[in-house]
Amino acid sequence: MRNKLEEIKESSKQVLKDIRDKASLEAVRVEYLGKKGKLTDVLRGMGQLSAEERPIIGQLANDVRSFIEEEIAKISAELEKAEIERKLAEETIDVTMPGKTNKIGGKHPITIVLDEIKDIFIGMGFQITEGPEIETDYYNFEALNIPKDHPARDTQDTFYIDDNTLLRTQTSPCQIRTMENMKPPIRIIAPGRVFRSDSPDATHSPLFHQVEGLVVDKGVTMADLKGTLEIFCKKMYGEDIQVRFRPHHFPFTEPSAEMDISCPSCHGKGCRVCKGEGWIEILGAGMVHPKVLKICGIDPEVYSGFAFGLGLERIVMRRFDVDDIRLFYENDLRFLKQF
Ligand code: 2NL
Repeated sequence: MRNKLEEIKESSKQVLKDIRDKASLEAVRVEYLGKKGKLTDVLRGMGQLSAEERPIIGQLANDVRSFIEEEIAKISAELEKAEIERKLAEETIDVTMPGKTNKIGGKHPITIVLDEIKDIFIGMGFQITEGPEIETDYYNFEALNIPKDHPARDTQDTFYIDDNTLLRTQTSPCQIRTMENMKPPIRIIAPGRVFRSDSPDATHSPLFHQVEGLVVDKGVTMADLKGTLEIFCKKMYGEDIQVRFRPHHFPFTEPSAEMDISCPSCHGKGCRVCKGEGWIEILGAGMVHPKVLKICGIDPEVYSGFAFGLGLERIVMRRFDVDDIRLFYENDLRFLKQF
């Protein structure tokens, strides 16, 4: 038995030498120390030993068990350590690697110019208002003194949803709602999308953007209109810009005018940008029609106001030399990245 125990000790040494993973280590433990293992096998024969031999062999068997247990514990610790080191090596962060960058978006050219316009008017004490893009006939036409037979009502120009519901063709409905809800003094601009049933080409789009403005107070005159819009143009295009007003007609203003600025490209000499005119049309404006004030519950005997409207796209196209309005809505990154 003594020999058998020595043999077990020696063979366990040999086997443990080649162990490289925890599963095989456990298999070896079961093989040697388990209930049906090699050591237990030998100990079963203890009954045949004499009383003197029994404690000696028992002691030896215990020593062999302890030896194997210690060896297994040692190897287990080594494997554990190797595993941790392997994981750490795997998770090492190379701080010299270039970071992953997110592509940064930019403002749409229309937003760039709209933000400038808003800033200028906010600086003059205006508030920004917004309203629904789907409107009623009343807010888009009726309240603006646009009679039933006016060409602007023609289905050619307006997208109708039903007899009474449509996509707004201007942002004026927004101003009508403000006048209904707010007591003068009123100083607002209403930017937003508007819709007209045009076939798209280089200068027309069924969706485009407008900025309208409205001032209502006691004693507002045409001089306020001219002064405000001249300051706006000088802030927008530079102090050396000239402005002029030409008589015009809108159903919702009386009197009405269109405003031109001297061509910022040629300073009025005539060039490609102004088509040789020296002047560029910028906006339409006028004194709010007394009928419109009255419809909104504002007494035209007490209050007066001026209003204006401009098409954003045309201004943006000139600013950035864009020759096709459709480029604004296609979201082609090659176009958008240039701003
Ligand atoms: C243009 C002309 C204009 C207005 C818009 C307006 C709004 C109300 C009352 C009176 Cl609530 N007027 N808006 C006035 C004059 C001109 O726009 O050519 N836009 C592109």
